[in-house]
Amino acid sequence: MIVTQTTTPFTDQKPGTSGLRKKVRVFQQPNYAENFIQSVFDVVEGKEGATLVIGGDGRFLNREVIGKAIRMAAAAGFGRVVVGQGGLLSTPAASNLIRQRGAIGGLVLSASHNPGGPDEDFGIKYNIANGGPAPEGVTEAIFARTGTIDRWQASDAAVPDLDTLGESRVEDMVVEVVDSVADYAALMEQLFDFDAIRGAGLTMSFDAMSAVTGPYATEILEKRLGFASGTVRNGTPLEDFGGYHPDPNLVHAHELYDRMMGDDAPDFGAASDGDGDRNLIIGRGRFVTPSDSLAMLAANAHLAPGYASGLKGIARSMPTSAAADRVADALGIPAYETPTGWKFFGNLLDAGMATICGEESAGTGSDHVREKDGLWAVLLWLNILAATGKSVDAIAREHWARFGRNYYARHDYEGVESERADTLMAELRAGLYALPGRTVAGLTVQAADDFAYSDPTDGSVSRNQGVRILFAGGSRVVFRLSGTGTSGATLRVYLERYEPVDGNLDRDTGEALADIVAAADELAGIVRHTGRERPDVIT
Ligand code: VG1
Ligand code: CO
Repeated sequence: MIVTQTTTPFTDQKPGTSGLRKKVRVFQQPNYAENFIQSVFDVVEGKEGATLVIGGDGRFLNREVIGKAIRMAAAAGFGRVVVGQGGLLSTPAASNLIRQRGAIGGLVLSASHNPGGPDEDFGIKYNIANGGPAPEGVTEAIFARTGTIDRWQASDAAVPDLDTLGESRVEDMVVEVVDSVADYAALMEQLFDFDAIRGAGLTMSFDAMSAVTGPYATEILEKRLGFASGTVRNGTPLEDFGGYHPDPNLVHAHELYDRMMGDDAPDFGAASDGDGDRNLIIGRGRFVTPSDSLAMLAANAHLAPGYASGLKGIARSMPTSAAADRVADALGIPAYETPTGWKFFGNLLDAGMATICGEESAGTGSDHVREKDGLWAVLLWLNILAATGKSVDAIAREHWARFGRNYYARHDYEGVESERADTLMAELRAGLYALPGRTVAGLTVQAADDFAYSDPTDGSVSRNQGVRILFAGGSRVVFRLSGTGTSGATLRVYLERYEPVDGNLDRDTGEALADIVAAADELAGIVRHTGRERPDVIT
């Protein structure tokens, strides 16, 4: 039976960079998850009889909310729900299933790289029929609906067993529990030369960070590619990720980093995040920044079967370094600069304007799905290593010798009082007009603006996407506030220096960026506004 429950709106259900993310306790309030899910369903047109994909990263609350979503989907008139076994789907696997099954969309339950557990974070994101995160027009409509909602509906039937593969029914709706890994692994076999990787004799270490990628990495790396058992570490998804942040960066994946810098390091090291869409790449003795990884993957992608015919274009988010632009230039293909967040790449990929996309936050992907894809990046790197017989370090050095090097780092100031962070950004924005021509910490400001993006496919405009200050010579600093946090504000400061081919390509990154760090503080008054002498996280 379909039951109708009256409710009242919550005022804080505005989706951020990547869906609605809140503390678990917030989601546990009566009606909170239901209000948001019903608002999504109310906005989706044509759901009658349609297919909906549901899956999550396995964090605390995953199963409970999947159960609610299934019973509500039955009430909303969907014809079929496809759900990953045990409620698990990595974000790229969910994107793939939406596309393969011709679904109208999907619910991806994740707070990605944020920690999990009863006192930590949870999230719900809606993806559209192309498999990608809902664009701003849709998230705005969902948010508007959360402000007026007065009822939600659900079947009162029992939720089917999510651990057993196969079909059952809730009301008239079919619930199909599918293998979480199979379709995704098959797609990877189409894109990459598994025989060549298997035959290359490479060794590797993969840290799944006790998150959703474990089963995918074990199946693909150990079973199909024949890497030694034990290659995948922390491969069992845990509701609280073992108490750690499943964020693949040098701070939270430092064990992997130490291993890769050690004497008995394997050839290749990688890690992924809570929901499997991010990647960290470290070769023996060589960390590759995500911005560099994007550029190097784009420059060598033609070595993998799935990209043998070349790339149509490369897209990167604005704070991502310009390294990829130089590759696009050399390949004679367009380069696009979008706001932060994968939702801005969807239109470019759908229109066939870009093939590879990436973000400085360890996200890389291609037109094979409409999300960033951690294991995809790992496999493309492995395919390139196998095809060239070169080390990661050699590929990086040769790349810089050809294109020059974009020294790059991001400084995060976490848990800053929202008001203070807002004041910092407001002052910065107000002073932008006066910056060009000024010299700060020995650097001359060439241009300064607040990034606005105009989507070339549909003309939609997104403003206030981050303050960027360009210095003479190609260095720059970018300031923006995070849109994925769940308490206080996180100030992100992105620092970049371009060193041309004939410059010093072998500097220490911290030292290469020191003057830009000083300029950033002088320009934004970071210490003055936040009271922090140094960032919490440097990636
Ligand atoms: C961060 C990253 C952004 C990424 C987003 C979602 O957003 O900077 O590049 O797309 O997380 O990634 P923000 O607004 O906090 O800077 V995931 O892997 O958390 O879904
Ligand atoms: Co993620």
